[in-house]
Amino acid sequence: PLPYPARLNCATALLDRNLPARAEHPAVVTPAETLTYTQLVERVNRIGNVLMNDLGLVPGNRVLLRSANNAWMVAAYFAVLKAGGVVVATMPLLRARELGQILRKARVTHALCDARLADELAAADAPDLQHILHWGNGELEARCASQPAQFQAADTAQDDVCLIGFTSGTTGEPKGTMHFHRDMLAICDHYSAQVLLPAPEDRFIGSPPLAFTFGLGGLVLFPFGVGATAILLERAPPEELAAAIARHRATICFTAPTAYRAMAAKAGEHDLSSLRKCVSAGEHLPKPIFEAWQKATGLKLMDGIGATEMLHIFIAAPEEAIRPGATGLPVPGYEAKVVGLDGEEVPRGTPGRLAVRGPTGCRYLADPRQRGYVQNGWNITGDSFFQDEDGYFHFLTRNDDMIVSAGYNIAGPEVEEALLSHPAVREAGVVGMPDEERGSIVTAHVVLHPGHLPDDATVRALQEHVKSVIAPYKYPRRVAFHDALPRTETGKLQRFALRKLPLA
Ligand code: 3SK
Repeated sequence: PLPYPARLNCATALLDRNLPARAEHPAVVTPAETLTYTQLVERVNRIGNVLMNDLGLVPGNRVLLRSANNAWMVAAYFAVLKAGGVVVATMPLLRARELGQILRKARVTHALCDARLADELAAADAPDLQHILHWGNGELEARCASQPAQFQAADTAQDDVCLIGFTSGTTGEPKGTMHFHRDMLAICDHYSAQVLLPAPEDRFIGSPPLAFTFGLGGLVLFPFGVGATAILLERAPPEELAAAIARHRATICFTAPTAYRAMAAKAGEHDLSSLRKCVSAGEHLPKPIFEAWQKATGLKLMDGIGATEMLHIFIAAPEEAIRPGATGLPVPGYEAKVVGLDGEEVPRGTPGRLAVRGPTGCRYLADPRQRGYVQNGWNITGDSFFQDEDGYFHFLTRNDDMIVSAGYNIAGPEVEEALLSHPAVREAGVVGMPDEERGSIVTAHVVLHPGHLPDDATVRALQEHVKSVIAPYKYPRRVAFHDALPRTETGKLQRFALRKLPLA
């Protein structure tokens, strides 16, 4: 692990460090405002004073942040960190029930919230929550105006918890993962500094919410780590993301494979030539998307796998070492291996569960599942991988995505990839559905590109196509067409929701 000082506050180490060298450089650009590093630090300091002087925050208090990606969210995030509080960031679309679960589990005492998202928070059942302040309606703004623009950072230790990241929960109960002040620096010093290699003049853009640590790192910590610019969009569906890349001449993009696919399909409509690095994560990157993006922009997508548990990406490949179809190699500083059911490493080429350890993971907040997910310091992920002879890790499936049909093990994502390589298919989600004869039947839910008909002829064409690109027994015996597929806010397919979609 990299040596960090025993007393460390990550807000100072990542943000204030840009003063004075980058004082007048834009730190955050949004459709509503641009803040230089000086202006951002001042806003952070004023919010820090509001938290301590008006709301009685003491180091260790847990503070819920609820907002889309904007400059107030970033300032509130760093104010909590600087004051020694613990950020509990939540996806903007969460409802009162889900918010209540998180607020109770993390024993949240304070909340800072975009006024447009106030209602669900007000309705959440949260006995420990004592103070809620809103911005966007003048409330926090007015309090900030009467506070000084200087604020003394809390004297935190490098291993004080500063963030509880909740997994987005494609199923069941959310898990809270705890991260230290040093972890926020470690992802900058490992993935960003050794794989991504950004420069101070870069302009970062992307779609993941800051509440998802993929977005936090890619859109805020990595740019601040080198004094670069974060371009934040409150809404970033692919069409708007592509337009914003062109408008802001963005150079580094962080988003999910499906967004790259959609942008590639309409690449002629926006000038994407400013981009120099594009990171794809949050979901497996199918090879056809890698190829489509390369054809559209000339750029190789930088695939990566991360986890909220590990804070950010831990397997990836530097640009010169990218192998299409493979996720990559462990990020320097991390170790990864493929293990069998007994927890022992399996020989190269053998499928098994991906295990990882490194400087940033993994401690769950009061969760008995820690014993299952963390063994001997290794985080046992929910993904099946194999490692090839050259050490590259290849994604196979989420462990719970394996379809067992007539005795065959069929990985849903593999069938999805085959479907996505057909020109009519825009999105595909493949799950097993109960079947008397075969135990489970491969069922594809498909969104077609405009101009293709959702009829029997298309079903047959897709089935024949899948049979022609992967083992024929894997072809989807059922195909259903939809306008959109259910996804989490971070863009992951919700497989449990796919299983509930109509089949007709
Ligand atoms: O791959 C992911 O899902 C992920 C999760 C958290 C942080 C970063 C990433 C890429």
